[in-house]
Amino acid sequence: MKKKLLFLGPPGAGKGTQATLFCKKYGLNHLSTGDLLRDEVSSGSVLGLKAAEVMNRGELVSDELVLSIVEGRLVNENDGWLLDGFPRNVNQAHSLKILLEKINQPLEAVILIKIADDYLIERLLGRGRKDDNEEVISNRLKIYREKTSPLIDLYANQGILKQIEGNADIDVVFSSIEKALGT
Ligand code: B4P
Repeated sequence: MKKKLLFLGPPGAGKGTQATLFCKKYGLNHLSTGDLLRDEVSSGSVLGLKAAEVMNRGELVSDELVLSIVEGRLVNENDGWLLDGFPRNVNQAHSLKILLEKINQPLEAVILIKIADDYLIERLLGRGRKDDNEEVISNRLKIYREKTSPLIDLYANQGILKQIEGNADIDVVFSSIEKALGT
């Protein structure tokens, strides 16, 4: 089974939901940069306070901060891992490539969870996190299109991208992911 994975998709596609289920079932280390950043915010650190301002606007926090968070957690991770919400731009993808080469753990598959904007907005408004209001959601979608969506071609060109339909029940999406990964 592939054990070095990345879940990609727009905000609210269900990356976090599916990654949590998948890691529980298959015993992978779940690395969610969104969750790790929210932990940093809750800790009340200076970095956390800075990150909170950016996240509440729906923008991406600095690559430097995100990279430092990921790097510390990927080193010595031999049991397999699932990246959720990282990388989110070409620069982060480039840094990830260098990091994975350094630790000799190449990315094996990328799951793209596809879903139309209308469903995303409805879901995120329903979730009701601090950064889930209409204005911030539309900014997050804009940033996804501009900064994150170029990663789709990047991983497709490497031959490791698998596309999944995200507009279905949670267990149906989960089965599609398992099928795509051949688990
Ligand atoms: P994230 O925490 O990554 O969150 P997200 O993209 O908004 O949501 P996700 O796709 O995980 O959806 P979820 O499963 O929760 O990012 C938040 C912020 O952190 C970013 O805006 C940015 O500021 C910052 N950040 C994170 N990573 C960064 C990085 N690498 N660089 C810079 N900044 C970064 O699902 C959403 C809702 O839908 C839930 O309520 C869920 O219950 C529901 N749902 C899920 N699947 C469903 C289904 N199949 N049917 C119906 N509802 C479903």
